[in-house]
Amino acid sequence: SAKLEVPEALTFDDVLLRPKESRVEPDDAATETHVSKNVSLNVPVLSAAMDTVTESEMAIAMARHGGLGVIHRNMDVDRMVTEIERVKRADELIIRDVVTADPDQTVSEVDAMMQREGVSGAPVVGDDDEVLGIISATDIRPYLEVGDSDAVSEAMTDEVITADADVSPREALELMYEHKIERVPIVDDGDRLIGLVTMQGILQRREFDQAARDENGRLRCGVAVGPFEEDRAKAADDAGADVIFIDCAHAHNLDVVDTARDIKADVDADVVVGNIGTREAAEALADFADGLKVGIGPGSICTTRIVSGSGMPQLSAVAEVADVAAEHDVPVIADGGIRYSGDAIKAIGAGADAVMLGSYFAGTDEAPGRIITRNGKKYKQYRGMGSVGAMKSGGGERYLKDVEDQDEEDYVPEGVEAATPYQGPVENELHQMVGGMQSGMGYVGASSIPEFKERAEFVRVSSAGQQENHPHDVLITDEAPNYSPG
Ligand code: RVP
Repeated sequence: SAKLEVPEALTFDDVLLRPKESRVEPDDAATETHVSKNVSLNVPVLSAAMDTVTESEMAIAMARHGGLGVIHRNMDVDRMVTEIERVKRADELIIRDVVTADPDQTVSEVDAMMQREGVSGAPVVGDDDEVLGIISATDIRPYLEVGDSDAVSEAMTDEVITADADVSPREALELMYEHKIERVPIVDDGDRLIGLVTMQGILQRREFDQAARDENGRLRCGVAVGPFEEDRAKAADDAGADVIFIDCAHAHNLDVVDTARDIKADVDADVVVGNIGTREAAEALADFADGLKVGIGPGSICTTRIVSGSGMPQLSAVAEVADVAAEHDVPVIADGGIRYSGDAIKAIGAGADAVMLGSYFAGTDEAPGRIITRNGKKYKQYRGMGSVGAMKSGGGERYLKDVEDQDEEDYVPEGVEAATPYQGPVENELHQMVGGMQSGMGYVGASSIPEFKERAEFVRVSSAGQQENHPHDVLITDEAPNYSPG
């Protein structure tokens, strides 16, 4: 019957990138990309919006190293706002929570305070936060030697060099150099203190030269909202999220398409909509979405395909969506099923602009899951957002399931609760991921992501070929940092 004359769809293991003539050294392959229309990244990797993967700690680490963390939505709106603010403040040029001194304090009191707070200087402020002076450990030392009782107002420097809030790192450094100072208070029109820029802070920021930053120099932050959570989206936007991800297991649901469109009209942040897996879904969304996220069932903890019998092998899904997205200039994110760097670069070869990873990062220090020990080996908890555990804490809506008034036994989950080997800092994992992707760019002879997308061609692999791909006929004696047999 025609019903079963069906097209074939492929996934990562079905293909390999065809090696091509190249002069590109992997280290020179540029990984800059777009995750959404207005947000570009130096590293094409996102951490998944899952409650065992991304909260502020992961999002800060991802953004510092050039990627993007997407904070999950299994938390109330207030907590989400705090998590976003933590990311936005992490590497801010201007410190907003400034330790200040009072002109009437004694130098020994201020000395004790600075030690307690771990700072080596403090602006001295009067009523209404007016900046009266600045005092540092060096100012205090001679006073402490001579006697204890002197007031801060005696010891402080009262000709303070200040700047206003739109000072650039370069300008702040120039001020510091010219006046031989290490900190510049930031003041408003009325000379009231609103923040502080420190030399140490500027130098620290330089360490992360790949970091994903917004136009004010703050780290970028993504956040997931449920398909019908317009209020949460608004709150995320107000808190400064750069990209809002409408997080749904089936975003081709027309009610989801409609609300996504409304949310897009209501916020300043970019809006990425997903997940989808077909060209028709891409057509329904591409005229308003700032990005499309692809993945129906490929996730390591996902049982959607088994439970519902539906899904799309991931590489074909990415390629279909990417064809439509390219016509609208909308970036595409491949989400789920990526185990190795080779999978990630294949996803980009099929047309994605960036990849999203769950299990790959779930074992790292920055992921929120708890550490479990089995037979002397360490693991971290990792669970699907459609698992019973995650739905109990509020994740059901992603699966368009209203579980609020249901008993646990009535849940129909689409994910499992699991564990993944403990990995250490996420920085190392990300380094292996990106290095492997650059290696793939080298084999194809592409020096940038757009060029790679153009040049990439695939060959089909048989099951014998798949066996040949992995290490075979040997006993692996030492663990490689970027390979473990599936
Ligand atoms: P993986 O990287 O293969 O672990 O997949 C992570 C992705 O799986 C997530 O970004 C999300 O799209 C999807 N997911 C999350 N929860 C579930 C589920 O419970 N089925 N699936």
